[in-house]
Amino acid sequence: KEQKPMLLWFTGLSGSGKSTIADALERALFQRNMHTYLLDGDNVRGGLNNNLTFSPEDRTENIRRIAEVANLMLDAGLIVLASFISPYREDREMVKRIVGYKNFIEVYVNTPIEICESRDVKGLYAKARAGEIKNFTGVDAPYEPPMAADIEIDTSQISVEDAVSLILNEIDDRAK
Ligand code: GGZ
Repeated sequence: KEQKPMLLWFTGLSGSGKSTIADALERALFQRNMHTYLLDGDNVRGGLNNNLTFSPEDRTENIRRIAEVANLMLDAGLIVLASFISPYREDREMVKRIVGYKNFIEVYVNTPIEICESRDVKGLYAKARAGEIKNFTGVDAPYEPPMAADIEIDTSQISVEDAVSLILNEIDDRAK
């Protein structure tokens, strides 16, 4: 059976668990012999977008380029997973427009900021609170939550495995 190209867009705060879920989902899709590509800060902001900052304008440009790259990958028939804070509602709308609305699944990783901050894997919240990093999302830069995400996940309430199951169910529904 042929796979249907889809874009799974993970949005949420730093430390919310977007990439952890996207990684686990990619492994589950691989088990099902699906062809995937995971776009995230590590492989995009380090290369294609290494000239972009975290200003509002540059975040928009970051998301625009990612959407265009994802669109090429959809043309190639891939299941694309994209894990970016993407804090602006308008930018996430732009993504849908670029990929043509179809087979776009928005996953809002809605973990409370207190939890994200307590994890502080990279120590960035501490730096942001200390004023060493400016324009940090959730501290001194905005996050506009989705109003109608396809899936909403609070990683302080459900396990990574359960989150993956929810998303797999949605993918199966869309593939019908
Ligand atoms: C937010 C920042 C910032 C600022 C560096 N604000 O937890 P991380 O480290 O690994 O993920 C965050 C990543 C966010 O990049 P995105 O491309 O997803 O952002 S956006 O969609 O808004 O363009 C964080 C790190 O970069 N980081 N400075 N000021 N996150």
